[in-house]
Amino acid sequence: MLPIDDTPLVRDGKILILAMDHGLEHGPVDFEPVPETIDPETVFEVGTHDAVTAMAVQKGVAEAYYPSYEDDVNLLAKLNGTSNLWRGEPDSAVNCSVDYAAEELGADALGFTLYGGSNNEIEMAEEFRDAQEKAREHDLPMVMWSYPRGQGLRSDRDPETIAYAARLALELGADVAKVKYPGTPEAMEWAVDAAGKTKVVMSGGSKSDDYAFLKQVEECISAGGKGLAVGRNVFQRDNPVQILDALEKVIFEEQSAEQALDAVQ
Ligand code: FBP
Repeated sequence: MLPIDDTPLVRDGKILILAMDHGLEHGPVDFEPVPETIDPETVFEVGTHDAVTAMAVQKGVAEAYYPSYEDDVNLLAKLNGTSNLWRGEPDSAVNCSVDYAAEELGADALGFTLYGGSNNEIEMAEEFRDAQEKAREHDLPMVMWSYPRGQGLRSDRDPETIAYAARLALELGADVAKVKYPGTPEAMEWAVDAAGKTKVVMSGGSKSDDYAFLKQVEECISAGGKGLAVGRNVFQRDNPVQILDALEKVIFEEQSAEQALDAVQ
């Protein structure tokens, strides 16, 4: 396992990834709530907030926009991804090689989605093996978007499934496991225990109200989670800076959701 505490991805043992791969994964519809976010520069500006330890984007966005932000933003290059136009069993195309991410894009960290439980799990795990071993050559932390889904899976976020997702990340050699929030602090604790030395961060999910969202993040941190990888709950807000101010307090200062909200409002 790579010691990642001294890498740009981690600050004081914690992680806050701002994800902006939604144009590929969900389509431009995710930018509709705040129409100017269709311009990646708008979201990169948000990513310059001190609380953000890295921004997760796909290769094309990194090539086109990251050169203007490399002094102010750490880059997490997402290696695979699939559009929402794909209607088959969950799968994710490898769109970027590790060498390209490290040498051409200037990535500080890498991201890879694994859909455990999909008919395509075997191929995806083999692709992850190649990427993870290559990442080691470049000393780059590997974040696994560990999202069980596909044929036969009854729930993609019940406690057993999320603990399994977290464990998959450890077993396959990820440094960080990004999992959906399983609903309770106890279930999150199970996932954290299952992940062992792999750090667990929760996925932001669709936009919810300030308190509900911050409360989940608070529960994640108190359960031993190391932070958050979030997209819509930041860039779909009219005031993304304010929610990042609050997230900084909850994640890095371990304040409660109430304290953080009081401080920023
Ligand atoms: P959100 O915080 O908006 O959920 O973003 C996190 C993320 O993992 C993105 O990287 C990705 O585009 C999206 O969620 C995928 O969501 P899903 O696969 O659940 O539709």
